[in-house]
Parts: sequence; structure tokens; C-alpha cells
Amino acid sequence: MVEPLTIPDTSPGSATTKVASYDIYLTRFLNPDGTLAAEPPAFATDREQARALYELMVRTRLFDKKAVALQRTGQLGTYAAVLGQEAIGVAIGHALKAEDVFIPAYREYAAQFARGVPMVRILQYWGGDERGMDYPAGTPSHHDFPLSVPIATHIPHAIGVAYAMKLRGEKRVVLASCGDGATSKGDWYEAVSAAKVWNLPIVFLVNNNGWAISMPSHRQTGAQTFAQKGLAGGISGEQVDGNDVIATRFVLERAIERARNGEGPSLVEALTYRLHDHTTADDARRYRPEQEVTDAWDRCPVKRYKAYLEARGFWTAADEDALIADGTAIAESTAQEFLKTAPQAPEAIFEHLYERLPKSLEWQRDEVAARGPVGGH
Ligand SMILES: Cc1ncc(C[n+]2csc(CCOP(=O)(O)OP(=O)(O)O)c2C)c(N)n1
Ligand SMILES: [Mg+2]
Repeated sequence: MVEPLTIPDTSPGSATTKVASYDIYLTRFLNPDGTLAAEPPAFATDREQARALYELMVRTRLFDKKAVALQRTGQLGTYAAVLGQEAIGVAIGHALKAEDVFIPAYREYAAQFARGVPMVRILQYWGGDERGMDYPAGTPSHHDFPLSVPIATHIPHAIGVAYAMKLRGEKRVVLASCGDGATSKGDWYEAVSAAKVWNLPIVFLVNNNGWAISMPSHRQTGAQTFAQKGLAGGISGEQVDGNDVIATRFVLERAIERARNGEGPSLVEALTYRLHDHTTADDARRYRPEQEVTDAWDRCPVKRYKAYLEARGFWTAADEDALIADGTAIAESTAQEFLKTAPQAPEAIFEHLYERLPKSLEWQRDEVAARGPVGGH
């Protein structure tokens, strides 16, 4: 908190004195090879809970693979893959309570699945179908926001939601996610600043996956960490190993409970790596060395957590076979459901922005409607 302007005394005999200093902490329970870096929290030692994290991670990876395959075969529009970053979405999905509100960017599918978004909705979304943003009533996702491809524009919206919760005296929390690149946007800084000024129940999750399309993180900012951008706004900022699902869930739960108890906002920088191209419209070989990607596979969140589960006796080869078979079948049936969905009329694109369409757009809608459909997905 900035004190009312008084100029502090300097140390006797010194022209310059230290007025503030800060530390940034990183949390990790699992080393990249799956061995324990520290004693894990209770949820990770409970067989069922521990297995659930892994199952969602693998199901998400299988979904992701299918989505990329659909795009590659001309059956889906541009798609943003989550390969390598699955642990973060899984951790968010398990850390939030049903009444909380999740305001995602576009790589946290696992959290959306955990909160009740059917996989087919994500395919519809990337297929250009607005119905892909309509999440089912009776699930937590119904009061969540749709994923946001516009970078950081959803972060001020998240502040609005958290402000409403505070105003109504609700014990609910907002979690808003974005990438490292998004933290360079003015709207992101404005939101972080307002969050502390109003002491809002919000957690900002920054996926630092090393890249913002072809821009490496170290050229995205001169700051040593993204976590310290929270400190600059007066809020708790910390790093977590985002490829360690245990640590990420643990750190997020702690930040979420602080927010729920009125202790205000937090920023969590999750260190991860984007193993895929930025989207299917990108070819990352044009700007990043293959060796970097090969090295990053050694830190893969799925492999790491599987090794942990196996060491605890929580996971067998038969479990793995069953999960792969089931997850693959679900991804396939999801794809079939998507492909069978009758496309919307082209003029549907005019439906969701205005309550009453302005006159200037009415003629455009009518013209599009008169032309009729131009193809399938
Ligand atoms: C407002 C806005 N500006 C630019 C873009 C184009 N764009 C799409 S993704 C991206 C980079 C985002 O990087 P980061 O925030 O690190 O997220 P990541 O894709 O790495 O998860 C940009 C510039 C956009 N979608 N929205
Ligand atoms: Mg990024």
C-alpha cells in the first residue's frame, strides 16, 4: 500500500536508503523424472483423487490429438493445442469450487471439461459455431465464461465479475487465465492494479509456456519473472512448476482460499512449455530450435505424474491400457458428434453480439441469409 506522501528518512550518513524489497518463490513437489522434491499434500496421497488428476490429463491429451487430426484433414478450423500444458487446466479444474467462476484463455480445456463443458463444444467453437460457447445448465461451466482468443481482453471482464461477488458479499472466487504474452497488454495491467485497489476475490493465472506465437518470453518482458508483475500491483505473486500437477493444484488452492477469505487477489505464474505449434495455423519450426522442444519433452507433465502414481502403487499397465482405450473412444465419438452436427445458418453470426441488431447490420444479415449456406464445417 502506498502511504500518503511522506519522504522517508535515509539511513544516517547515507544518501540512499532501501525502502522496499520483495521475494519470488517457486513451488514444486515433483521433479521432472517423477521423484518427489518434497512431501506431497494430502490430495496427492489419496488414491482416488490422485488418479483423477492423471485421468483428466490423459483424456485431454487424447482429445487434443483428435482435434489436431480433424484440422489437418480439413474438418476443423484453426485449433490451439494444449500439448504439454495439460497439468495447468487439470489443476484449475480441481482447485476451483463449483460456485467459483472460471474465465479462461484458450489452452485450459481440461479445466473446462472438469467444470462440465462437453468436449464437443470445444470442437464446435473452433469450427466457428457459436453454440460451442453455450455451456450446459446445471454444471459449474454454465456460469463460467467462454474461452477468449482475443488476448487479455477478458481480464478486465474478470475484474467486473469479482467486483460483483464482493458487492453481493458472496464467498466466491474468480480465476482468470492468460498467457505470458497477454501480460504485456495494457488491459492486463489495469486489471491487476484494480484487483488490489478493490481487494477483489480473484486469482490471475499466467501460463508461461515460453512463447507468444514466435516471440520468446525473454523478449516479451525485461522482468526476471512474470510473477513479479503481481508484486508491482501490490498483490501476491509466485511461480509454480506448471508441469507438476500436484504443485499447480496446491498453489492455486492456496491462492483461491486466500481470495475466498477476503485476503484479496493473487498472481500465479505457471512455468510450462508449449510442445505443439502455437495453433494449427503456425509452424513453430520456423522460429524455435528442435532441440528446445526435445528437451522440453523430458519435463512433460503426463510422463512425470505417471511415474509418481506408479511409484505409489496407484497406477498399473492395465489401468493405462484401459484409460487410453476409453479416452481414444471418447475423442473419436466426440469427433463424430461434431461432424454430424448440422451447421448453423450463416446469418447466425449476427445473433449474439447485439440485443437488437443495428439497422446498419440488418441489410448485411439479410444479404447473407439470402445467399444461403456455402458448405459444411
Ligand atoms: C488482442 C489480440 N491481439 C493479438 C492477437 C493475436 N495473437 C493470438 S495468440 C497471441 C500470442 C499470445 O501469447 P500468450 O499470451 O503467451 O499465449 P499462448 O498462446 O502462448 O498460450 C497473439 C499475439 C489476439 N488474438 N488478440
Ligand atoms: Mg505464451
